[in-house]
Amino acid sequence: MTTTPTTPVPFNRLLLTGAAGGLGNVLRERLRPYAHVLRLSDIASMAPATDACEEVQPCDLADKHAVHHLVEGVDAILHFGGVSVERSFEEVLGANICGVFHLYEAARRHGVKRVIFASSNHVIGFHKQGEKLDAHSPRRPDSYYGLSKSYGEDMASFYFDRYGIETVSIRIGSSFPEPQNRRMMHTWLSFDDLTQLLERALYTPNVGHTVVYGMSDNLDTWWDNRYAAHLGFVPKDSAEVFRAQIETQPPVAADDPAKVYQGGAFCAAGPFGD
Ligand code: NAI
Ligand code: 15L
Repeated sequence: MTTTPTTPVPFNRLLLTGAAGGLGNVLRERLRPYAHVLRLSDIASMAPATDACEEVQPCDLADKHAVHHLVEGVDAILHFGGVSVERSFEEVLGANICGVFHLYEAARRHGVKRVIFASSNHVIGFHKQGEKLDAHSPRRPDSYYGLSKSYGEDMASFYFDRYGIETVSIRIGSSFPEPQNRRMMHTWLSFDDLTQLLERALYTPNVGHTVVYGMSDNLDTWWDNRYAAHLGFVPKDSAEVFRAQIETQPPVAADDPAKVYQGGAFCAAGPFGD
């Protein structure tokens, strides 16, 4: 009988972009078991390195030269940095579209073989709530932000086909301490389940370019992870424990985008710059 170790062998150095953000702050602690050194990067300021197991390296993802320097010496990248909500195309362009190109180009030059890309449910946000989607379903981006994540997934696919760099693109639903509204009863991803998914994404061999929906074991899900079964991701949490609390919120009108579309309010953002 074989036994599976509970904590896999740490990487020498992992890079986390977006380290000053909401999820970055959570992952700063949770990724420690997976690397001898965690390189933390963001355009925003963050707490200095606490010990020799951390390196803090500020970087604007829109700056190609800086990103190339950032990626030097790392074994794998968790790419969480960038604009994380709907903004004007110009704001999204530098951080997310140029940024993801700079990151993959730097990975190629420095021989990095594995990227975990924080994609988003907003890649498929214009599908109606209740529709069942899998990784092969047509994308229906709901925003410039969602378009940038869709572009990031295509970038991942291209860099695997052309250069053999493997990526797990995680279409994160809603990763917060708790679901915040009725829609998130379907889309919520707990921090524990996110951590498990990142571990699987880092250590599963031969992922090619895998697309996986990042969601907990919620009662009524819209997403089917059959094409990511090889990751062995088995979420343990469920939004259900928050149902009574969420249902004290006022009901949402039937024609409100928050109730109609999987991407919710993102589907009604903009236009910008008129
Ligand atoms: P966040 O907005 O709190 O963190 C993003 C970080 O990226 C920020 O600290 C920001 O300063 C940094 N950033 C922005 N522009 C940058 C640039 N030009 N150069 C370098 N860094 C830059 O977002 P959050 O919630 O922590 O999300 C992290 C990632 O996960 C994002 O890529 C987001 O799109 C993705 N995601 C998050 C979801 C969630 O529910 N929290 C859902 C779906 C996707
Ligand atoms: C996202 O992609 C955002 O980054 C996050 O802030 C949430 O809005 C999440 O999607 C969501 O759809 O709930």
